[in-house]
Amino acid sequence: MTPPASKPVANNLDAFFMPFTANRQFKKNPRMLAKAKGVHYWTPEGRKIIDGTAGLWCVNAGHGREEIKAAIAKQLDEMDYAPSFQMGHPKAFELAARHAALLPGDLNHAFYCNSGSEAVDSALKIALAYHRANGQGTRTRFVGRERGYHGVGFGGISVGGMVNNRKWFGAMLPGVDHMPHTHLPQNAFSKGQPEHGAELADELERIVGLHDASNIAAVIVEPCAGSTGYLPPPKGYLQRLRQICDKHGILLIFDEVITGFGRLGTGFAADKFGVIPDLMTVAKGISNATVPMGGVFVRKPVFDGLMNGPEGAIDLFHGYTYSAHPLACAAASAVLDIYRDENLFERAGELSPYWEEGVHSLKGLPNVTDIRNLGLAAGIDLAPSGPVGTRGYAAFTKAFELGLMVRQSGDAIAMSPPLVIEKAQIDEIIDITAKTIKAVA
Ligand code: PXG
Ligand code: PLP
Repeated sequence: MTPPASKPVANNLDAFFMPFTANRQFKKNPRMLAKAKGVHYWTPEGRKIIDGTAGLWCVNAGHGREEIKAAIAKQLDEMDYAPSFQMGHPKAFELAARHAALLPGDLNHAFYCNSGSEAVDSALKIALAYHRANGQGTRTRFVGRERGYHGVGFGGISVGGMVNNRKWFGAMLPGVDHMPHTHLPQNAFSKGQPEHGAELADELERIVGLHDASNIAAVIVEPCAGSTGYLPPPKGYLQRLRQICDKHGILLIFDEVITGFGRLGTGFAADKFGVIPDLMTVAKGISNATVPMGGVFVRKPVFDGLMNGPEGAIDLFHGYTYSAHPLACAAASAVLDIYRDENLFERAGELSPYWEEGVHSLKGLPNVTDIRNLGLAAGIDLAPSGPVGTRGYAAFTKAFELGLMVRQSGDAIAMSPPLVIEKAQIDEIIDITAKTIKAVA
């Protein structure tokens, strides 16, 4: 048998089964990225692209950070890998203590995994185990929300509400209900949090009325829905969800995979809205996307509730080979230093009025039907030009051609630049977006 070539064969794009991609279309006309630094990517031909999306909402401190690289290299020299099952390594404990100190309220225990999807599955399992350990094993149902994105595990798609991510995959978790999404026409072109829709949280009361609270384990929501095109929560909505959960003993899970680590101008959406969830899922910005990492932050009563068994019994039969991987822990700790030393969360908050003004200046351009923003992120809806996603895809490819990376979700485009972005670079993003919108009219 001929061994595989030792170097990649130029132009052979066939073997890589690309995720969430139109493989055949892409391979006819590929969009390649070969280098990244600061807020820019470069294509293999050397074309410079401004990163309007921090990669996939994850490179919050900008690309190519030397401090993170040095921390990872040092860790690799010291110890490449160590298991975390009945063993430990110092960097995991150190990181968890730092996260606990940073998180609001008593969210002071950290479970680690390798992605947002794993974080969501872990959080759902922690919720179930907690109730069972506390004599409430009938609490097995979950409540998610339409248009929610919670990753791609079976747990995540079950509580998620993106139809394309669900309809192909038949079997899902039984016992899931969905609250309505919060995208209301009367909120179009809201700056920051929209005024209308707090009462949509009362749908949780309806679901409790249907199943009884004694059967419901947890509610999971993104504080700002990201993937679906960026939907900040109506004023008062999250507070109301918290109240209803408290009333009925239902755990509240915030999926902060996108909002966590500074996107809203605070450490977490929980800080921004003054609402502390019982469990919080994170990923992306936790390691600035250098080494894959996710996590679940757990409030003290939930953690304590799982520590009631015999001391020698395993508390949670769940974990990953790479839970608290030493390279990820080293990276995540270096990232925290950067966030602290450069005040990046505050910086995002200070830039957000300028960002808001920039994105809302696109109102009035052809086919723009809504613009939403909060923190350093925004969603822009374009009127469909045919089958769903046609104009959105045209905008995405046009922007790339003009030197800007945006995200497409149906006919919406979403943007979330690195938190190190400069005002002049925001101007550039807005300028290219305007040209793009005109070009796809
Ligand atoms: N929860 C939320 C809220 C997310 O945004 C996940 C879970 C899953 O994380 P992983 O690491 O398993 O991908 C996410 C991820 C987009 C886009 O286009 C968004 C995500 C991932 C890829 C693309 O908006 N969010
Ligand atoms: N901000 C971030 C991102 C941090 O990681 C920390 C601590 O780790 C702090 C703020 C608090 O910094 P200090 O302990 O120096 O007050």
